[in-house]
Amino acid sequence: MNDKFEKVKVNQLQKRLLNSNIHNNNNDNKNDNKKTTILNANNYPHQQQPSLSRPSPLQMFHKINKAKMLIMPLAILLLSSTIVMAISNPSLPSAAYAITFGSTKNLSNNDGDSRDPRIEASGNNVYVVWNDLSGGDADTFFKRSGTSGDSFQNTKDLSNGIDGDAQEQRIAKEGNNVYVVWSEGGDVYFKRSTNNGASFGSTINLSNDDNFSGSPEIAVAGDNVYVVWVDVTFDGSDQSQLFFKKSTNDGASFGSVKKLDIIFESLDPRIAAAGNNVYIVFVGGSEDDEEVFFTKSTDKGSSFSEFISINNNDELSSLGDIAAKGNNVYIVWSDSSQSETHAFFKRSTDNGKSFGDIKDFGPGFSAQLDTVSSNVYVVWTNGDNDIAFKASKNNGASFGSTKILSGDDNADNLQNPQISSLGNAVRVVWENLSGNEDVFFRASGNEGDSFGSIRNLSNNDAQSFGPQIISSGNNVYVTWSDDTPGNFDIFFKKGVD
Ligand SMILES: [Ca+2]
Ligand SMILES: [Ca+2]
Ligand SMILES: [Ca+2]
Ligand SMILES: [Ca+2]
Repeated sequence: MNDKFEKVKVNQLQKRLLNSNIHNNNNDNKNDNKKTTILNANNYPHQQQPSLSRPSPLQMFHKINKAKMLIMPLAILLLSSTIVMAISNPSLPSAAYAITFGSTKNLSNNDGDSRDPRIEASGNNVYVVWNDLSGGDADTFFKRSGTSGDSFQNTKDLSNGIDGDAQEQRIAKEGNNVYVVWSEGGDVYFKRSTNNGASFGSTINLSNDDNFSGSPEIAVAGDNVYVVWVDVTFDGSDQSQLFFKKSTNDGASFGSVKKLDIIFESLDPRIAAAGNNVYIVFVGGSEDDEEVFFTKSTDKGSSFSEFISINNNDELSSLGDIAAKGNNVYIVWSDSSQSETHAFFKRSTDNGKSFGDIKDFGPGFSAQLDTVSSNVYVVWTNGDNDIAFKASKNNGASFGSTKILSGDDNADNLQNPQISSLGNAVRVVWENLSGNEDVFFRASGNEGDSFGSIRNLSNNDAQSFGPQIISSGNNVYVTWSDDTPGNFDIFFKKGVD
């Protein structure tokens, strides 16, 4: 098992160290991404089974649901007399919560492979950023809608003039500001817009060193913008260390680099900020003693605490997600401390000074979380490769029972769940790597108590993967990579409550 885990880590390092080769093997890159996902969960051998050519049971489920749609008006008439009974029975699906999706938009619409979109929204503005190979090497492309996703303005090449392959794009917003970070050619770059993405200022090279700098993550709290990344030295030690920079003026400029404590092979940081606090989690340690580590700053990133271990075991660990709200910090990860990989949750209610007990969500991985007021929502791929969901309504003190959002079907290979919540709404997307490789959606209008029907958003024969989702007002926006045009393009769909 450790051999496999080491391969994962080697793959992750290679992805960073060899990123200049991406454009030489575009077609392999998608497969590499999938392999990484699969290897992260290598306790599930059936994940690597070839795709089935017959319609998958999930697709059959959808055909049944489509048939149900046709009789919906009649059903509503029949149900109206029993609606009081229906809403008092929590096991019934939320029939009243139906999201209407518009047509699919192709945002990139070019001949080069366009992949790995990230999305943000602010009021009527929608921002999408991705990596695009339509030039000589991969660049960071950006597109903005000022009309709630009904129309998009021209695509901007944010990394025009930077050598190397752009990747690992991340996006954040605060008010009218839009912040984009990415890695390209061994450095981490930052760009901001102060007018909702209409134009961008000059590019800042945050790392600007001879080391290999990658895996940037960004968090914003008021005027402060925080970026953390991994810096790998080339002196033969392959030491990878977390570097951090902060801006106190809305991203206009950044202070000097702060090198966080050294733990051998620090990888995959995640960052969250709330008030004066900045929280960073990452996977670190030696190959045979790998853990999820946590550090916090209570002075807006001027200084950081010593690392503490979140899971305190010597097994492979994989993040996961972090979120902060008020004094609370929530972390989800997976590790192999059990007989197979399990998904775990841990929370702090005192700004990261101390953490409660680990909650074991059972076999699973790729956990993501979101929080609204005192609610905490977690999605993950469970041990049957289905999409599982849990909700807490008391700031993560306890969680309700696990819901299987995707239908409990072992024939499907469901991965990469993403979640976005707003008000009482909880929206989830995932990819099905079996069959036609499509992107699926499911939503709740009542804080995750019940969910509407499963929707296939891509519903095409080509590869559709890597969905991302964001909510704004009554709208929900989903974007993903899709091979329908014959090269990968960035597809987009808008849903309205
Ligand atoms: Ca480039
Ligand atoms: Ca560098
Ligand atoms: Ca598809
Ligand atoms: Ca393309």
